[in-house]
Amino acid sequence: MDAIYAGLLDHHVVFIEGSSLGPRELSTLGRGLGAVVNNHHSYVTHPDDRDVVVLEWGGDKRPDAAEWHSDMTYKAEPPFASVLQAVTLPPVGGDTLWASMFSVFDSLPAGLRSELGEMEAVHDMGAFRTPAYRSGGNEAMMAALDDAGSAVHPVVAHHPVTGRPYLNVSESFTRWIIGMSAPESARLLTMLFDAVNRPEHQVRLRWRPGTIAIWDNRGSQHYAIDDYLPHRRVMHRVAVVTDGRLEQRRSELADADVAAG
Ligand SMILES: O=C(O)CCC(=O)C(=O)O
Repeated sequence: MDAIYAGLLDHHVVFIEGSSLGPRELSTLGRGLGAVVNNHHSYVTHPDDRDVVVLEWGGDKRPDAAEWHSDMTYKAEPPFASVLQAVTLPPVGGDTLWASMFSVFDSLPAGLRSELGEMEAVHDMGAFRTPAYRSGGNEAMMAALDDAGSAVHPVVAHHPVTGRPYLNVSESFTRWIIGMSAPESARLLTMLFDAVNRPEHQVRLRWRPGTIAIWDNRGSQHYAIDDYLPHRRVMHRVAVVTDGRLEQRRSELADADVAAG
């Protein structure tokens, strides 16, 4: 787990081939990195382990992750890492891409980087509204919005371990730059979202059954290509809320401060 953690800090996403873990083993793997969340406001969880979300698409059920995003940034404290395993794959397609938001940030002009450093943006659940609305109209949508919440984050965040700056807005969840008018905010965000699309910031994974991808949400975004319908694709995901190693280090530092008086 230490080697995986070191890999996450260096590369933001780590792939493990030939695994095939059951749901309990997958959540144990997640817990090796930190505390895991159980339950999700929109996805079903696995009957054998509620810490495992089942992402199942196919037929008329259109995948919802063909948009650049970092997981659940509408939370004040989004998950630190995600663990995803391929269970059933379509005969072709269904690749996932990750983008380094450090690399995207570094590619922006220096003046823009410094202006963005002063800005904050509102994140919310975005298109997760749709299934809620379709299932129960306004009332269900309001309940889902309430459950998921929304949060303001800096447009430029710093990785809490490496200190490296990264661009912290996504087309899925970032709605608004605080203090700007609607057209101003939309123009700036569109320009930033476009920057993520350059292939030099990206890596693309062609899944095999049992492949596991683990990514650090702090500085990466991902995009699951929806090119395989009507075939079926099933994935198991565990969201790791806290970085256990960082928490441990912080608590040791706090203890050392107390001991030093
Ligand atoms: O299915 C995938 O490849 C990625 C799913 C996804 O976007 C997520 O777990 O947030």
